[in-house]
Amino acid sequence: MKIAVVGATGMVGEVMLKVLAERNFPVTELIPVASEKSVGKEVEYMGKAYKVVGMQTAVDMKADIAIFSAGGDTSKEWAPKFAAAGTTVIDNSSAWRMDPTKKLVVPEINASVLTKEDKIIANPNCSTIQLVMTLAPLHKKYDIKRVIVSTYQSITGTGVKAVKQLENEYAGIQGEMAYKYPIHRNLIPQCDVFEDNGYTKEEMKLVRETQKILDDRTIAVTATAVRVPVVGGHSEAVNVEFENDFEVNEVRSILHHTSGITVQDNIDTFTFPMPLYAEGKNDVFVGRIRRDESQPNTLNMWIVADNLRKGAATNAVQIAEYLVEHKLV
Ligand code: 2RA
Repeated sequence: MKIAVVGATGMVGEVMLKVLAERNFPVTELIPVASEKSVGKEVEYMGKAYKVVGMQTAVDMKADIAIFSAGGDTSKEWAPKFAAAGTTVIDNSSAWRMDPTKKLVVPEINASVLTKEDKIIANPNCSTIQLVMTLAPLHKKYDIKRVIVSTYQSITGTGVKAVKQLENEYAGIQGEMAYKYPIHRNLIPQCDVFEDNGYTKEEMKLVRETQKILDDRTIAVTATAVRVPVVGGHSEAVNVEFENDFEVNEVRSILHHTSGITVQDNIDTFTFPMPLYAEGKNDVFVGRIRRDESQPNTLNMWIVADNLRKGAATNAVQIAEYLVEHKLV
């Protein structure tokens, strides 16, 4: 497979190359792509150096699959050009996610919606992926009525600039700010810009993308997304009300038997998911599974995942694997 990685020099792009190599994806030719300022730089893949090329050069090279992680504007402009050249695009930005003609895919949940005709496929937002990975099997069993989610999002979701800001603040250096406020010894209840309804784009992604992926607009979702001075991954406190009652042990068993989920849930041994231990791993980790005693048919749980992996690169590579396995490219 001729694979283009668009945004190859960014944080997600670098993880993308690692995941492709780790999973022995059948790459016959790698095309690292980035903006003009990075053209000519080299990236390493499987011990070999590859020169970064520009967008139009990459389009003309007619890759089989192009995995984008280069921001919404770049995706909006260039994904159709790659698709017109016959390349199947898997896009990590929010550009195409809510487009009714585009599929929004978490392979363990809804890869079966994909067809040969899908030339631009949207990768969901990181905080949505880890949420729906956990909700999907429970929805099937107990029928979800409402979800309340509070996120504690890693600064790596913002990018290198935010990681640098935290390092500077830690060292007492006044450097470039990725956020309006300090993030060291602080939490910022704003991820992305505010919409007219008083929620941030990040919070509305959790609402809209969850309903699209689970294919059920009757599911009520409300979210609060918070930025925290953590690098290993995103954490989420989730409260789920079902139409039907459940047994907590059965919930644990369902999640334990769901591909891509690791249950870490034993308060006697202080076992629960934490970003420090989720970093670098591809699973979604679930713990603190307990009944909400304040109302019937309602569950609380704690979900953690590496936002650069299952939240972005790994999910995208899994979509690519599905396309190859089912001869859709
Ligand atoms: C964030 N999910 O964490 C967004 C984009 N990666 O900022």
